[in-house]
Amino acid sequence: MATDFSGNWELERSDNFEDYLKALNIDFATRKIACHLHQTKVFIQDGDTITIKTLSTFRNYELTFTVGMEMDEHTKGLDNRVVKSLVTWQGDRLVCTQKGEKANRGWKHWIDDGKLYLELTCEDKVCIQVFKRKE
Ligand code: YOG
Repeated sequence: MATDFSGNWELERSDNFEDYLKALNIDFATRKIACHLHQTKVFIQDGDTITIKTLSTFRNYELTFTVGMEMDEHTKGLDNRVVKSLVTWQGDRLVCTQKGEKANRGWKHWIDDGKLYLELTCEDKVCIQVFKRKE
């Protein structure tokens, strides 16, 4: 059975987030703000149709997709690019490839020991974020 990510999660720690932002050409001032943000992830999961909300006091981002169906994703308010995104299950992990201007771009989500993990990749940069469940 697929992993159930449903619920609210708050960011506990980030490794290498700034290098990931640099790889996306995010400017200095925005990087400084982004690196200090308290991020919350909200997962709404209905079978293979999933909504992920990334919330913060600075900006919000929302993505709805069906696993296995490629879509156009506009990363509005983030790096403002358009990519072809495809999310698939790789075992217990939810894996997204974002084909476009930036090579080797994508993300992976999984749960380990009750924590939500997010690996964000762009070119040769890999950021890991860890979230804990919000009561
Ligand atoms: O999530 O791809 O969960 O969509 C951070 C990457 C910072 C804005 C969020 C706003 C942002 C400036 C990952 C942060 C990189 C930085 C709160 C979003 C670009 C610009 C929105 C993401 C996936 C996986 C689902």
